[in-house]
Amino acid sequence: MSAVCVLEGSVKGTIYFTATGDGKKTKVTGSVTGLKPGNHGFHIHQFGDYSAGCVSAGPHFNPAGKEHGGPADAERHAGDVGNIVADGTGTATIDITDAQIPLSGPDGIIGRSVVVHADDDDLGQGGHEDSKTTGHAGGRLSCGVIGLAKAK
Ligand SMILES: [Cu+2]
Ligand SMILES: [Zn+2]
Repeated sequence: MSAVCVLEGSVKGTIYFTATGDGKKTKVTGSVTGLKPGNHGFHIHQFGDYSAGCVSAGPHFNPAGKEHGGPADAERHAGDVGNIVADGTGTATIDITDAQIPLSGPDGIIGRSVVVHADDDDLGQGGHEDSKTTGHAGGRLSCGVIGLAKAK
């Protein structure tokens, strides 16, 4: 089973989600262009809703009711897959495998959103007012819904 997210606008890209063999982990691959060089928070947000722009995608996907963290932390939102890193040309290449973002089941991510942020996600460690909710990652540069991919 696989899914795909197309980000459009000045920050754009195509991101693929593939369930690994046992279905417990999801591999995330692809690239995003049009970024300023450096780290950019990259999350799964709760809703696939852009009726008022990316803000309608809601908060980080958090079915377990935890605080914001990094992908390797026990205390994290399911949607906290960390940062993507843009190179000097503004391109971030994504290759992430994560166990908390299944494609299917009660906590599945299909129909939810990818959001790429303006700034570095501090993974909950920055001491800012919003470090434990959003990682102080700044504005939402681009968002796209995670949809079921056509079989190849
Ligand atoms: Cu986010
Ligand atoms: Zn989070």
